[in-house]
Amino acid sequence: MSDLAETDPAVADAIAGEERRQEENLEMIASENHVSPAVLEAQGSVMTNKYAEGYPGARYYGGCEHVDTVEQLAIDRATELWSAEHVNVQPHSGTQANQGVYFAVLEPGDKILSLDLTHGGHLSHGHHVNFSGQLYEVEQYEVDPETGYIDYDALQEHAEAFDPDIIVSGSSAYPREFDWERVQAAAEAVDAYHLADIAHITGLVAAGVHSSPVGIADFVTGSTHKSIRAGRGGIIMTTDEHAEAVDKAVFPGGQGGPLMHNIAGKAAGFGEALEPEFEAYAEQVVENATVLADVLRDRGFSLVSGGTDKHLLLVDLRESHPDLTGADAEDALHEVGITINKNTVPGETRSPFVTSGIRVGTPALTTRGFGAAEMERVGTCIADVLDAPDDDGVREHVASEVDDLCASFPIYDGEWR
Ligand code: DSN
Repeated sequence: MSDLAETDPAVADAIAGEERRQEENLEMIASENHVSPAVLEAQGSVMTNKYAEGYPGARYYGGCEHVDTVEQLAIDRATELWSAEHVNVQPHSGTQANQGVYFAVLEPGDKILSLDLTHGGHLSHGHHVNFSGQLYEVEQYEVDPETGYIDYDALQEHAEAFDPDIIVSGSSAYPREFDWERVQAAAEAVDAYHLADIAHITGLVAAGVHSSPVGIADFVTGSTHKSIRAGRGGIIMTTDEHAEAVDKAVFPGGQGGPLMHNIAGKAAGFGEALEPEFEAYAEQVVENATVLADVLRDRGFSLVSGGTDKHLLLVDLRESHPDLTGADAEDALHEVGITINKNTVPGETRSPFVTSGIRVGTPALTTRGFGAAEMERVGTCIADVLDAPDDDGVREHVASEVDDLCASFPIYDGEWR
């Protein structure tokens, strides 16, 4: 029995329950993944005990020799993975990474132009409930209502009319590749900075299966636990020109002590992503999403933009299932062991708690070992449930399919304890 199970069974039971939930359900939230036992070990290590304000070689505390080593490893590996000039691995999350960039180059009241949340953007891109929408003046661009693709001509015109200080590209629910060069051209035309947020696609970019904004945009931010499958948190990549401003904006500007256990997890996960197998993984993530898109489209579901270039699909239920909300779909799939999230869609009329769409992603199932054949089964399961959410026979059949798939592709198999 572990120490925690003896001393605090309430917490230990919750952790064991979460492990069981992950093993026994199909995790299809596009931003989630299953990190390796090595990354879990690094994150659960004594690095959590250490304060290390500052950066490797220049800390405000003694005893930093080992955390210096691990942070430098994370920096060096990230530099190699994304070919960045300068990397800061301390942001506690993707939102804190974006905050670091804003604090580095914007003053309160400065202008941000970014993708609207219901068109695939993110809260930290200037939504009014987030600090970014409260500190800065924000206008937003959208996808073309006909095609579901970003209209770059409209974006450029919007930039010329609004004259932003920074343009944010990148998304959390846009299924197509961003054209970084087009956004950069719009930014240059109005003398604005360009922040490319690759939170969801860090792994796809590192593996070369999605184009990279590094070397194009002034700043690139990301999450480190999504498709890159490393320790939890955020990262900022920039040029030498902005390195000092970014580092100061992260610490002491926006954060206190770095989370050294997470940085150790980032180093470990980045090391794994440098192995040749990672490229095959990232390719499979995209192939799996394409297979899933084909199955759902064949079953009559409408996908925003018609499909996907990456790891996620955004299903717009309004046409095919007008009475089924995203919330109902999320609940119905949860009942049978498939975990997805309700999501707003372009032109959304329902509340974010209800929504007209669902977002479905493949990074976690691909980590389990799922390939095209399994994704066809998963797509059929999703379509069967959404076509008949109250049918007990369908639910029973799909639940047993999920059990079979989970049993055939264990994640940890007790390996990380
Ligand atoms: N929560 C993440 C997502 O699901 O996209 C973004 O922060």
